[in-house]
Amino acid sequence: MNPNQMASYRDFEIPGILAIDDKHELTRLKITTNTCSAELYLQGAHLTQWQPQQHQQVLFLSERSSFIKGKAIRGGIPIIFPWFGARTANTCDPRSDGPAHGFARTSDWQLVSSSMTGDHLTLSLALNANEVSQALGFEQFQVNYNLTIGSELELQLTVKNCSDRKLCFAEALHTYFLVADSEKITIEGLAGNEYYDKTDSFKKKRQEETLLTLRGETDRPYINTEATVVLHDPVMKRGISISKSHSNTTLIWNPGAELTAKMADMSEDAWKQMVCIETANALENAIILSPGAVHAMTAKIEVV
Ligand code: TA6
Repeated sequence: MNPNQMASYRDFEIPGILAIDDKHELTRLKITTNTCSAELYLQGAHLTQWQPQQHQQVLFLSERSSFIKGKAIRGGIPIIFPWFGARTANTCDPRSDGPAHGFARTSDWQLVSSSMTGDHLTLSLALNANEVSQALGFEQFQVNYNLTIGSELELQLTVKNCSDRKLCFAEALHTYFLVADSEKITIEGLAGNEYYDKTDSFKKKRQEETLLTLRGETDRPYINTEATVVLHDPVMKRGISISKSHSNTTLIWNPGAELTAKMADMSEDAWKQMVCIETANALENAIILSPGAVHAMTAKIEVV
């Protein structure tokens, strides 16, 4: 970060609570309040740590993650926008080029405001069209990300269509949770829901079990569900509740041993320490916004 940029960030710092510095190539916000500690990178508006007081770290962050420009951090909460996975043509966008999971997670976001309300730090970040998005055909949109960070974590992702044509997009808060042993956790809240099994030729299935347990690679977008999901970790002796609004897709992902071995930014046994539970709108739940329209998706994460 050059000295001018650093000087402009100084206005957002809050003594004893919010400090802004560089880590490797990226600008980092370090947060310490009475109720939690956290870290966020402006690249991707990527929250990488959140630890409420009296609890262990909630988010998984790969020890092999790189913190370099243009490469997504592995862990924390990457923001996926405006497509999920590989880009595919849809009713308002014929193109299928571009990086996996869109450009938001590798773009530089602007810090718009920072303030304390009671024990909570509120941050507001924005992503507007940039050179990369324009080259990919996304010229007129605005994404805002508001985070309320304290003993609970509240996230709101708002997308505005600033163009005079329809805007079709998918989105996800691709949250990596830290667990003691991914084969010992259970996930509550998805019973009876339909999902696509990406490990079985994308077949549409329905979850019969009340509680989901993970065995091997698991990659499932559950569609048409707004339900709260609870991650039970008997070894860490904690539950994590993920409630949400205006999100109809929940994704569960764990790469398992084989896929993890092929991932340069994960250590060999990292799949045991994480599970992604993602608040999203993807596949048939993707959003179509009329010109001028706004869509806001929220997620609330609590240790219970
Ligand atoms: O949300 C699940 C998923 O789409 C998986 O299919 C998967 O490979 C993963 O996200 C991670 O993607 P990434 O591009 O970050 O390696």
